[in-house]
Amino acid sequence: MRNEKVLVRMPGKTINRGLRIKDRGEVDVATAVRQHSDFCMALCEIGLDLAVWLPANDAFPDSVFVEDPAVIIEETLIIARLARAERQGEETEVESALRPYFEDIVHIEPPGLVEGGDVLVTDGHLYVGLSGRTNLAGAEQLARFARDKYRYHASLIELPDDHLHLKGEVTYHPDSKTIVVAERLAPEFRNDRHRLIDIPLKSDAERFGANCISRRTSFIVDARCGAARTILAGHGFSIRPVDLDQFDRVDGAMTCLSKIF
Ligand code: CIR
Repeated sequence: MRNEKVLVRMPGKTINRGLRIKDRGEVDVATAVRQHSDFCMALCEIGLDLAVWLPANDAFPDSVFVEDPAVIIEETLIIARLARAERQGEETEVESALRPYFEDIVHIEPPGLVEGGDVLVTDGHLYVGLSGRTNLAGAEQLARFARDKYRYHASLIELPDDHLHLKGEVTYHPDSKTIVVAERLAPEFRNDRHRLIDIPLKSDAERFGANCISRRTSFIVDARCGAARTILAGHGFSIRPVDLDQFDRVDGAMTCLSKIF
């Protein structure tokens, strides 16, 4: 059964050296560790199976963001090619940890670059953000693979420069066939296959409001994202807030902290 298990990695002592687009303050390691534990607790509370738990790796300050080194499409594990030298190598341990769960493993090849945070996989359709981290060659490799192996369609979405990864502003929730998306990106996702819930991002603190994780009717939502909490509760979902502001300081949204497989 897919989409029930999760891989996470502990934040390391070097997380404050993580990459960031703009300065949002220093990361306090002890608080980050506490927030990460609460996030893991929330994953268990909504019924996900914390199957793989990797210890911290201080050689890679951003390695807590396990969403980026891989993409999963149905039964295939696709190992990404990370754009930034500081993160290249993170994929090795993620691949070893996930290898037992997949018979089919493929790799993005040069000159392709893909980061998992840019790839939204829905039922039968792939949305790939073209960003500073994912290039056209990488997006096309992924789209071709998904089409040839699984008959998926793909949409490529050009992202503005201030936007690290596509999924910061959009997530897919397979159990409820729902796409939760920031208002400004909503037109890209209107279709008749999914319910679309758009979230106004009113302030910088709420920028990851559409980035949430769910199972069945339970949603984990960033505690600071009041609009997202209210709107999702209004659709009848139960809300489990988590505080993740330390990860936001190094541009990490909630989904970046897990690989659901
Ligand atoms: C980076 O810039 O690569 C990290 N500091 C943040 C990665 C966040 N990952 C994600 O959005 N999927």
